Amino acid sequence: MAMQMGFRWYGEGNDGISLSDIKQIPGVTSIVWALHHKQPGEVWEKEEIAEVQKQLAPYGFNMDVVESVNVHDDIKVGLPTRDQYIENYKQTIRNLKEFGVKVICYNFMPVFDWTRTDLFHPLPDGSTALYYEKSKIQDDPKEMANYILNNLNGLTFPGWEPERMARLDELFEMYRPVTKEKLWENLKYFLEAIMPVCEECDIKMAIHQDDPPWDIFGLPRLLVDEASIDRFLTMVDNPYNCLTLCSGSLGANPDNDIASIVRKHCDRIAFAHIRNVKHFENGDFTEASHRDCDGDTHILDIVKAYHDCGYEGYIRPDHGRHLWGEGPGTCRPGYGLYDRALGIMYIWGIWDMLDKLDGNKQ
Ligand code: DNO
Repeated sequence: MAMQMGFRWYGEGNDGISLSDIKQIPGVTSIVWALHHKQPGEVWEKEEIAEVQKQLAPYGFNMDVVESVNVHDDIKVGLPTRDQYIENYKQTIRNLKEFGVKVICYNFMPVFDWTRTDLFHPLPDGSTALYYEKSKIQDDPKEMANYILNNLNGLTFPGWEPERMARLDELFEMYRPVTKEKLWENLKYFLEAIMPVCEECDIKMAIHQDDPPWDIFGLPRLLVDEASIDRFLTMVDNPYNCLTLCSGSLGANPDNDIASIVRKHCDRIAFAHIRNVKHFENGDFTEASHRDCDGDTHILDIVKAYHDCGYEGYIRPDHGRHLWGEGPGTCRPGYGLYDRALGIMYIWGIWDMLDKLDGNKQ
C-alpha cells in the first residue's frame, strides 16, 4: 500500500472547489474535512457528520481525516472549565468513530492559527502566494488579525473565527499567565485525558506544528523543531499521540531538517502536509510551488524519506499559490485548486518513480 492522498475541502456551500473538481485530480482518495460552522469546544453531532458523509459518498471519497477539531482556549489556558470542554472533545471523537474517521489533525497554538502578513503576495511569475514579513509581526496583533479577517472576504477559516477575534484583548489577557512550560502541561493534561477514548475508537490525534515555528506577539509556541517534537512524543508516549508533520510550518525555520524528522518519527506521523517555502535573508519568507528548486524546504528529500520508511499514512499538498484567475474573493488564501493539484502531481511523480526504482512495488 502507498501513502493515501488527501485534499482539503471546506464543505458544500463553503468552498468554491467542488468534489467533482477534486475527483479529477489523480489519486485522491481522502477528503480532508471539518464542520466549519462549529465553534471550538462544541460537540460535533452525528447528524451533522452524516451530512458530510452523504456528500462524499457518490464520489467514493473517504472521510478518514478531519482537519481540524479545534481545541477550546480554556483547555490551552488550563482553566477549571477545561474539563467540560475535554468531555465534549471525547464525545466528538466517539461520534467521529461511527463514520470511520481515523485521524484528527489539530493544533495547540495560543490565540492564532497560522500567521501571515500578506495573503496574496505577487510572485515574479504572475501568481500570488502567502507571505510573511518578519518586521510586521513585532507590533500590533490586532492590525495583523484585522488584515487577515478583512481579506478572507467572508470565507470561514479555522483559527480565525470572527467571534474569537472580536475578543482579542480578552484572549491575550487570558494567555498572559500561560508560560511555555504551563502550555506544555496543559497539552499533556488534554492528551492524557483523551488518549483512552482514542484507543477505544482507534482514532489518532495528530498535532500540527506551530506556524511560523517561533513565539509571536509574546505568545509561546511549542511545536517548532525536532527537539520539541521529540519532547511531545515522549511526553505522552502512546501510538495514538501522533503528528501531522507539516513541512511548510517547520520549513519556515531553515535550521529544521524535515526529512530527518520524518525518518526518526515515521511511525508516529499519521498525516503529512507537503508545502514549500522560500526564505529571504531578512527573515521574511514566501510560500512557493511544490517543486523542490522553487523553495528551500527540500521536498525531494522529504518525499523520499516517507517513501524509504514505507509510509502508508495520509498526505496532502498544503498551501499552494493562487493561479489562473484565482485571487481574493474567489479562493481561500493558500487553498486554490490549481497549485494544490499541481503539487499532488509532483508528489506522485516523485513517489511513482521511487516505486519504479524499487522494482515496481506498487
Ligand atoms: C494551514 C493549516 C493549519 C492547520 C491547523 C490544524 O493552512 O495547515 O491551519 O489546519 O493548524 O489545526
